[in-house]
Amino acid sequence: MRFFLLLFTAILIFYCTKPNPVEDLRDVKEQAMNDDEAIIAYLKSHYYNNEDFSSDGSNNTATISIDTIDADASSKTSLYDQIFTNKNGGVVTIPIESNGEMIDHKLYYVRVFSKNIATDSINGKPVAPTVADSVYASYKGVLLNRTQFDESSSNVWLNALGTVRGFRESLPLIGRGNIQDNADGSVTFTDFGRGIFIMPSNLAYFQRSFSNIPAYSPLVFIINLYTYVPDTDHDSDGVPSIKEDVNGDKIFTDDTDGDGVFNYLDIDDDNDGILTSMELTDADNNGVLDYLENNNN
Ligand SMILES: [Ca+2]
Ligand SMILES: [Ca+2]
Ligand SMILES: [Ca+2]
Ligand SMILES: [Ca+2]
Repeated sequence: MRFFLLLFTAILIFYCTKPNPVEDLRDVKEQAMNDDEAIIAYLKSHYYNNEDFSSDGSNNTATISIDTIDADASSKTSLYDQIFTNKNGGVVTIPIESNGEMIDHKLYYVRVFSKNIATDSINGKPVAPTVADSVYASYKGVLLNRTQFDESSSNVWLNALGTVRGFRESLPLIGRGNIQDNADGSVTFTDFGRGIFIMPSNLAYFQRSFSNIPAYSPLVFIINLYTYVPDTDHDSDGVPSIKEDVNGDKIFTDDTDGDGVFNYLDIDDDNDGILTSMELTDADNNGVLDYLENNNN
């Protein structure tokens, strides 16, 4: 119960603020280029307090803070150099369709805490959520001018699919922490995933504006990722939400039966009266599971 309560709170943060009226829609490609230019300038003129994070990764308590590189801070390593010189991060290109054209959008990230990333004991890989998994995290959101527009009051469960595209695309880039169960029933997270994510406006709210987010604002999120629900299954139909993206475009509005309920929330995806959970088979061996075709042959 607690899980769902927190989930609801988290969704509120991202969706239930009423947007201001829409201004004339700008060209997506042009805006992506302008945003990228502004982001590059931001990365080159800002740094974070990396010296507060010891190289052996034992410091889990410091807070990530970002500041401008001015005369007093001229020896600081810019976010740009953290990414491209020190390789403590990278850039992910996310294509978004606009007027029949795929427009590249760049999501930049700095991994603040990557030395002792929690690894899967079976194959030694970092354990990280998919873009569809619910995560236990804390975050702060700021504009490029350092105005803070949002902050989680504490650690919260977030429904990744209820967050903006750039936020959920950020989650797989940092792993979860190591989880230690304490004798008193509490849980301690160490070496958890921490990062700074800088995204163009079209991976966030684009033309929509809110009281403290102007339209067409690139956003910066600082995220601490403690743990997540592997194979999160929103509708409990046996199909993990990540696999309810039938066309694989990482947008979860797929709606096989066209009833207005997206597959990841639909317990009968093909509307044939048989629950999806009872149709995880491929009776006619045509490569399409029965829950996705209502003729079941
Ligand atoms: Ca499901
Ligand atoms: Ca899709
Ligand atoms: Ca549906
Ligand atoms: Ca069905």
